[in-house]
Amino acid sequence: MHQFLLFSPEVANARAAGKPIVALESTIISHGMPYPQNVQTAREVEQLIRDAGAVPATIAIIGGKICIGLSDDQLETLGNSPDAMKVSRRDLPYVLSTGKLGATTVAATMICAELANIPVFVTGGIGGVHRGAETSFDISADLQELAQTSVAVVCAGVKSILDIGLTLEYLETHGVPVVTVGQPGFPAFFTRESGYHGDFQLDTPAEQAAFIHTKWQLGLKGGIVVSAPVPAHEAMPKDEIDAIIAQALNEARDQGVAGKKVTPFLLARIKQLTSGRSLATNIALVKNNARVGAELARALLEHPV
Ligand code: PSU
Ligand code: MN
Repeated sequence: MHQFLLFSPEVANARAAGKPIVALESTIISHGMPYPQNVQTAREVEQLIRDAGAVPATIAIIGGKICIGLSDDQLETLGNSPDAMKVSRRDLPYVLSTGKLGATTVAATMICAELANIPVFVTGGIGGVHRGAETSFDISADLQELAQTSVAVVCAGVKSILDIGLTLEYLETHGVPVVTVGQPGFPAFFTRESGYHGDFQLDTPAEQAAFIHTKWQLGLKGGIVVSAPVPAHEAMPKDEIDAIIAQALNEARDQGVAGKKVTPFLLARIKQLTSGRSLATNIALVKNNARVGAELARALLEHPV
């Protein structure tokens, strides 16, 4: 076993028993949602995965270890520690070698999940190419990780705080397939449609599993984006969320927010400007993704190619 990995008892048992496991990120807890809804959501998402017949493994960096599966106390600490670091690929050696508390982004969670042999990972939205990236160079490390690390990432697409068209172009360049579930359209997180199509619509877990096995058996390393739209009754009105995102983007620009602070700033501001309604949509889509991810994890075990 890898020297930095520390498995919770629940995840260690699941590994020994050959049960399906679903990885979960922790930046969504520390930087993506406010306390205490973040901790409550994390627990509910874990339970949904158990109810769907898989075992949840929330990943974070604690005490110099990559913790695969967190206790209730660890989830609480992570959700209520303003100094928890947002950890992407670049930051992993620092947070591990200093023993600091770290919450993993999509990129870092993919790295840790691959080390732990967990092929499925559930999140809300992935990072992407930011609007104005032609001058800011702000492209999330999540995209490079998808290019090289072999984990399927279940998400509700990307938020339109990003340039969705450029994000899809970037993924295509790097050979990352974008699978859609239940519709051809690539979803835009708060809304079911982004105006762009994904690459392949695969509605059943068995079809998704066959696709993923085939990619990896061909030796094509790297991730797969599995995108499921937020349930219709939980989606936000498009005009409203578009206007709010435009305002949040203007404020970020005027205040000179840059680097890893950009995404958390926009997420928090959108929540304020929607009086918390965006948070309800956010929670609903993560839960929906948890169900999709649990079924996919089971199918990957049940339908080897
Ligand atoms: N997008 C969301 N919610 C999130 C994030 C992105 O809708 O919580 C988090 C994820 O952890 C993602 C990270 O990996 O932000 C991307 O940050 P950046 O844009 O700095 O790479
Ligand atoms: Mn960035």
